[in-house]
Amino acid sequence: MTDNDALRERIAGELSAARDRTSYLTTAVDEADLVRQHSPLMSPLVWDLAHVANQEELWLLREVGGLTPIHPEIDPLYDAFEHPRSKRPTLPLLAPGEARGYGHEVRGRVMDLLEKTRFDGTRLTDGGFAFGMIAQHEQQHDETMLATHQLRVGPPVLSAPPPPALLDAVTLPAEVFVPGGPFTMGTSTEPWALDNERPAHVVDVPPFYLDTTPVTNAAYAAFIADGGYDDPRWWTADGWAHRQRAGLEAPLFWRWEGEWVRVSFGVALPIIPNEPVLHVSWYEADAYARWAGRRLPTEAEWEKAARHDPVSGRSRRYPWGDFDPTPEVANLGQRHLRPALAGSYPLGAAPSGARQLIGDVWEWTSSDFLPYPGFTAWPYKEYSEVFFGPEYKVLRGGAFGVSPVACRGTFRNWDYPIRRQIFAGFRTARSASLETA
Ligand code: AVJ
Ligand code: FE
Repeated sequence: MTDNDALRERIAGELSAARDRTSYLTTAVDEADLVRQHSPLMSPLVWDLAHVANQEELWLLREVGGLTPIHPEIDPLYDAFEHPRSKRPTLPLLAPGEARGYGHEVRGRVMDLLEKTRFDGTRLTDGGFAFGMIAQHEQQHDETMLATHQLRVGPPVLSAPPPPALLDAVTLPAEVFVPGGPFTMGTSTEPWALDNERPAHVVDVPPFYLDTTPVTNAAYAAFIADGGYDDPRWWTADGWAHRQRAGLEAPLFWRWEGEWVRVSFGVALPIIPNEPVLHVSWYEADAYARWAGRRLPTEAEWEKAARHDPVSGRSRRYPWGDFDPTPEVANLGQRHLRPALAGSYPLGAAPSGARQLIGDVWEWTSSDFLPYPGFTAWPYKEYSEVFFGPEYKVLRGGAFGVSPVACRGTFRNWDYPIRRQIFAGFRTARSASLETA
């Protein structure tokens, strides 16, 4: 088998895995549910369904294949910049059956195109980039649809086995030490890395300590019990104003019934103390960290803890090494519908000893979403460039509902600091050098 055949097979596998997941998430509910808006924060599921097909047509059939548009008249309906999520239910969207048919038609032509494509010669097809980008895009929308499912009210429709049991977490130190010095952040070589992960560049990071695991429900409940939501000392001015306006008192989906109960995909159960906390905003994570006498890690600190190998001096693709994620090293791919207990996945530990940097929960960092030195938008400004600036905070690492194809040690996610419907948690850090404490 040639390298091109192997790449073709990998692409076909990733595209069909994404479509299987899309189908699962959109056949779990009835048609009325697909067109309904479950939250003004989210599109109706049927919008995501046709949007992934439309992006696939735009980038693969039109840009790579040079084919004539199938339905150019629907492009504006599925352009994320034309209509905010809250307005999408009022648009003349394709009905569920039409959206599925459109996706099927596009995919059939994409499979024909894939047979003919050589993976060199143009920047879009080099290393199969555009195909990888589209597989990632569909998986990102699958994660968005999973967030819609979590917001949906009604009997549970999704199920999955629980994450594997915990082995040795009780013996773990609370924090790990990451020595100061330069490391390589970002990538110039990962073929399917998106524009904001590029280029690789050296960053000098002062020594710091990082939590070995994400912050747990029990630790977060202690912050609540200590009056953390009522004490402006722990919050930034913006964070406190938001906490007041939005009436925040606990993570999203938590409710007090004499004990803390969390609703997870329609199932209400007492919180699991040693599970990483989920559905907190950046403001809440930041306040918790200050209450704990600590701070959120910077994005550079997070990536150094996750990728820097002090023995070789180089940056790994993932905390555990250079091989792609497997079920033994990380909780990714919606195999489970919740994070694994803090301290899980010893085989996925970074050289620093930190665990679960990849998978389980997205981790808020203290950093704004900004371009790396030497950034150029590719292949379109609306993926990253239009979002750069101080309004967005960076999240790293990926959650249980993130596909391995859309998750790397270099992968950058971002959102507003008020957002909590995403699968976000966090861990805390502290500086080791006195001058930067
Ligand atoms: C990278 C998750 C912030 O959902 O807005 C999907 C991914 N970009 N379609 C988003 C994305 C275009 C993006 N995030
Ligand atoms: Fe999109």
